[in-house]
Amino acid sequence: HHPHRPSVGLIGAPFCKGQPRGGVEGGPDLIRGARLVERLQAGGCAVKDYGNLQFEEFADDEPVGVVKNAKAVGSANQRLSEAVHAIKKDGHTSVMLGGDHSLAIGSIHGHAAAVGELSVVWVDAHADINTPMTTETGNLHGQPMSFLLRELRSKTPTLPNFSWIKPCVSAKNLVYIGLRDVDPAEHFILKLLGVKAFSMTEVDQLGISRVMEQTCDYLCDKVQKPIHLSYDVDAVDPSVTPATGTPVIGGLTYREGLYVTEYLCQTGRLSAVDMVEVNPLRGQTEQEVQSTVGTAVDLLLGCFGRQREGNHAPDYQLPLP
Ligand code: HAR
Ligand code: MN
Ligand code: MN
Ligand code: MN
Repeated sequence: HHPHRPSVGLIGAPFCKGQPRGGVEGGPDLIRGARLVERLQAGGCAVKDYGNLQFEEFADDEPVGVVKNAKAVGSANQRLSEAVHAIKKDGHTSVMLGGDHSLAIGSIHGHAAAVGELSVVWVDAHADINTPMTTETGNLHGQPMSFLLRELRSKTPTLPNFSWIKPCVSAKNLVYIGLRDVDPAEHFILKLLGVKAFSMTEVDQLGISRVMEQTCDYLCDKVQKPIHLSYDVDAVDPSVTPATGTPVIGGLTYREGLYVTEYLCQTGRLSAVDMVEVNPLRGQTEQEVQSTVGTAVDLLLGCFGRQREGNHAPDYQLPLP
C-alpha cells in the first residue's frame, strides 16, 4: 500500500490581525522558503501555488466591545474563503499557510462551500471557540470555531464584515487534539455541545495511535465526509516549535505531531489543511525559528504521503548491473 498523492493547491495568507503580535504574517513565505513546494513535488505531489492573498486595511477598525480588528479579520477571511473555494473547485487538496488561526474561518468556510458537509480535526493547544461575548483577550484567533459551528449561531453577534459567514460545521463533526490551555467559557461550550476532545491528558492516557484510531472511528463511522485539518503549530511542544505567539508547555512531541498527519493522510479523505501561527519574530534564535518552520514543513509532508519508513515511486525500477 502506498499513500495517496493528490494535487496540492497552496494559498498563502500573510495575516496577523486576529492577535496582537507582529511577525505571524511572515509564515507563508518562511514556509515556502523552507522548500515546501519542491519537497512536495519530490514526493510525487503535483503542486499549484496560488500565491499570497492581499488584504484590505481598515483605518476605522474600532473595537466591538473587547473584540479587536473585526473588520480586518472579517474581510481577510471573506477573501480567503473565496480562494479556498476556488482551489477546491479546481480539484486540489487545499493547503492554507497562515497567518494566525482566525484564518480558519475563511479556510473552513470556503472548503465547506465547495464540498458540503465536512469533518474538522483541530490540532491545537487551544480550543479557539470563545464567542465575542466570552473572549477575555478580544483576539479573534481565539474565536474562529464559534463562527463556524451551527450550534453557536444564536450565541455569536454579527461583527462588522462578518455577515457573509454561514455556520457550516456541526459540533458532532469536530474533534480536538492536543488541548491544554482552555478558558472556562470554552470548556463550558465543549461540554454543552458534547464536542469530542482529546486533550493532552487523553494523549497521555491512550497514546497517539489510539487517539487517531478513535478520532477516525468517531468521524469515519458516519457518511464518509472530506476532512479539514486545522493545524496550529502551538499544538506541538514549545521545545520543538517555540516560534509561535502563545506557546504552552506540555505539548505533542514531534513524533506525535507527525503521527497525526500520517494517520489522516492514509484515510485518503484529507481535503484541506491549515498550517498556522508560525511566527518568526517569536523565536529567540535562528535555530528556534528553523525548528518551528522545519516542523511545520514536515507536518505538511506527512499530510501528503511522506512516510518515516521511506517512500519510493510506484514505477521505481532497480538499476541492473
Ligand atoms: N483562549 C485565549 C483567547 O481566547 C488564547 C487562545 C489564542 N491562542 C492561539 N490560538 N494561538 O490557538 O484569546
Ligand atoms: Mn492508498
Ligand atoms: Mn489556534
Ligand atoms: Mn493555539
